[in-house]
Amino acid sequence: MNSESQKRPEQISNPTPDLDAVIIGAGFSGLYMLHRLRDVLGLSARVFEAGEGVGGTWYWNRYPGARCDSESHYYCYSFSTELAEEWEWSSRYPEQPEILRYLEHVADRFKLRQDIQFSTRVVAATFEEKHDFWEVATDGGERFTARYLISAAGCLSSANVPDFKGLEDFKGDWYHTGSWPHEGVDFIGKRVGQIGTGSTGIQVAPKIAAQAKSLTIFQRTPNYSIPAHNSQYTNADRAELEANREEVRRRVQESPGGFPFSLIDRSALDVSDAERNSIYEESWNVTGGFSFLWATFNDILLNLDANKTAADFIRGKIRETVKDPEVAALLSPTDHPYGSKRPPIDTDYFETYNRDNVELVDVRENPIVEITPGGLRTASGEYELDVLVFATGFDAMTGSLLKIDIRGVAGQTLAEKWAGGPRTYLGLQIAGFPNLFTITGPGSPSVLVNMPVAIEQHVEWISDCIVHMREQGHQRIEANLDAENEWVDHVNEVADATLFKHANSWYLGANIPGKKRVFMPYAAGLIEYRSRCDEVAVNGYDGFALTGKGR
Ligand code: NA7
Repeated sequence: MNSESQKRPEQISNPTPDLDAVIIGAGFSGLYMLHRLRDVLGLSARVFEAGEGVGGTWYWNRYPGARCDSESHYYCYSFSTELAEEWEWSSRYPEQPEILRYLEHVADRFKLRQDIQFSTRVVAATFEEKHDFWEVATDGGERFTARYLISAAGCLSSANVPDFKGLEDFKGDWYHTGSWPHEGVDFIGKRVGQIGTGSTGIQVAPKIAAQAKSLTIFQRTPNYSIPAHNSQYTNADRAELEANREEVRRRVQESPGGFPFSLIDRSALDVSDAERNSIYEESWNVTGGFSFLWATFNDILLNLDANKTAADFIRGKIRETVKDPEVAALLSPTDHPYGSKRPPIDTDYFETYNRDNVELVDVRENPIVEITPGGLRTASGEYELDVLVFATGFDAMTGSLLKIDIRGVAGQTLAEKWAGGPRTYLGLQIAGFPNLFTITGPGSPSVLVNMPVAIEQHVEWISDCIVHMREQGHQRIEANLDAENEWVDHVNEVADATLFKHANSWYLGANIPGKKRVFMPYAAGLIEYRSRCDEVAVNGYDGFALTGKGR
């Protein structure tokens, strides 16, 4: 660490920072960013990671049933052919422990751990305008200076535990799915209450129900969910995936969602009812997963009438699956279009409600009043519970960054800057916060697309930008306010042309009381986004001010 008193006078006027880059987080983003900066660019970088190990999302979300909703052979890195060749996935949608093993393997293979400081949170970061670097403070009281501060803190890593009255007096155990105990939870013989029916709640409920004495699910908003059709890969499957790897990679790169699906340029309204139904049936019964949204029709997210055909189909399937018609009706979403909230996929979710030990409670009709020492009380009655599971999501996209006291030019805090909602240029930089890059930041497509593809594009864009700065002798890059304003307007215009704003989703911050309602992701897809980012770079980092002398 540099201390001003130990330096020569010329160093004090233009001191060298301790590190070229500090990276926050050791998940998919942080690991690749470190590899890229250190091993490709030859820079000094250190990752600070709050967990005791690598993995990010896949380190924290250890709840039973946690698995990826994208298929394994394209929910992974593509930057290293050797890595792809040596790793074998066990199944179509791998479970959390397997994805964590993959990321641990990546950390070992590229010898990343030596530059990761575990069990350490970044608590504050201040931009030193005089020197064009960041001073970063950790919860252990250490301070480091770095030319670049790169957030790889993730979009869904700040757990949301709603502020229910009485939780502190609950006599049983309670858990948030996003910070699940490493030793697991034994539900046998327990009366379990689960709050939340998003992607997580939909994955965890069948697993809890299979163990617990009883499971009471408190649902605020019913959700459309599509069967995942998970399966173990056979040797023949693996051989086929291996043979098609380059083709899959090409298709992923050429797809707006970062998925290798064949996109069909057809409206749901341009086919007969019988044809439409047979396309949906095929997707529901055979293909499953995100293909229902991405590879059936091209206007499900754009046109309410087209969307209604998909929503009606799913509601029909819920009625077919769930034996009790009243429960089926409660489970059928009617207040938002399909896909306007992050669409879950499942294994036996709706079937779970046919079990004798599972009860559904509609907390929109009967709001949760309080947690009691012995359970939970809604407006209509009390439920005795031994365990409470919060599958209540995250303060998405902004929560992790805003937990850090980040101060940019003239001491402005990020919290002040984002008081009216997050504002970025390309989701990569924030005017007033030079040399800070946000991997998968608000204003980028990340959460709407296959995440590792979005991450690789961001990491590579950031490292190319740093190479450019070093070649040109710049030490400071800052998004222009005009460029940022135009980008925020553009993100909104694109969202307005979709159905995304028709739901109270975490995309809009609507799940966090008091959070400004702003649509955060960029909905034009990866192809459009990548081409805009590339154009900015080709035009000499248009919209950014590159200044300062040094490397
Ligand atoms: P989500 O998708 O935000 O789901 C959270 C669920 O918790 C959802 O059903 C919420 O109802 C419910 N919730 C949140 N707060 C409350 C309160 N106060 N009372 C009752 N119910 C509540 O989080 P997930 O973890 O499932 O998924 C997050 C992402 O991880 C997912 O999108 C994937 O990208 C992976 P609501 O719908 O807001 O009415």
